[in-house]
Amino acid sequence: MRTLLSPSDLAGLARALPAWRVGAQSLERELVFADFSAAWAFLTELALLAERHDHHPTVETTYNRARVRWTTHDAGGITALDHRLAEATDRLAAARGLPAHPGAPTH
Ligand code: H2B
Repeated sequence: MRTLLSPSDLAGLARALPAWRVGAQSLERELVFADFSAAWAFLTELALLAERHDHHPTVETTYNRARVRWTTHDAGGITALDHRLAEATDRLAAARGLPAHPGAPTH
C-alpha cells in the first residue's frame, strides 16, 4: 500500500482519475465550492477521512477553492494509498454535488 507505483501504474491512474493531475510526486485536484463555509465543511470531512486512514493530504485553500494533493511522504511519491484516498476524495466531492471532473455537469 505504501510502496511507490510504477510508471505504467501511474499512466493507468491518469485514466482512472480524470479530475486529478498525476505529477511525478503527487496527485492533485482543485475543487471549487459555493462559498467559504462549503469549502471548510468539505475539508473537515476530508480531515476526518485522513485520520481514519492515517494518511494526510496537503491542502491549500483560499475562500471557496481548495487544492488537495496526495503523496506518501514515507515512500517519497505516489502509492496505492494515494490512489485510494484520491478516489475517496472524489466520493466526498460527489456527495456534495461537485462535478466528477472539470467540465462535467453537476447533476
Ligand atoms: N500522510 C502522508 N500523506 N504520507 C505519509 O507517509 C504519512 C501520512 N505517514 N500520515 C504517516 C502519517 C506516518 O507518519 C504515521 C507514523 O503513520
